[in-house]
Amino acid sequence: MKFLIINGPNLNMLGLREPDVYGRRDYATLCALCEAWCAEAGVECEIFQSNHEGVIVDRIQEAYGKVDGIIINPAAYTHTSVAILDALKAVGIPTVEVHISKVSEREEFRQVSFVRLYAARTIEGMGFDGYGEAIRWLKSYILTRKN
Ligand code: CA2
Repeated sequence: MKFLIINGPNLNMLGLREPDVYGRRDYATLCALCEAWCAEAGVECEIFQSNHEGVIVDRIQEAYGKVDGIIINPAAYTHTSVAILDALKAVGIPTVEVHISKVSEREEFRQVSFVRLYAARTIEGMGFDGYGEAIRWLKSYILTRKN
């Protein structure tokens, strides 16, 4: 089983500011944790980060027929991007949306998510651990659907 983990704009800057919201750990640490969680789950993974909406759309399209699951933190594009929602719908790959912070309890504009309209599950407010939960949950979701 292969997962694509996609991180949107500014997540590469984690750890530099707003430690009360996103924690003190940096993006390299998040990637290392995701790799370890995927290895533990016996899932192959590729991690991708971009600050550009169209580049994220291109990467989702490239995943068609090549990956079994997508875990995506679209960051600010969560709240604006119909293009990312449409790309996920177009490829039809099972997807989990992850947010480090509890977006449902933050500013009103962060409570809107276009990606949630497609995602099989949204995980928020668990910090980096939310990605681990997403990896384990998505693996069993895909296996259950196959049987
Ligand atoms: O909670 C999340 O994971 C978010 O997707 C993170 C995004 C934010 O726009 C979403 O509303 C919620 C922000 C990503 C990184 O933001 C930084 C801010 C300051 C310093 C470093 C990164």
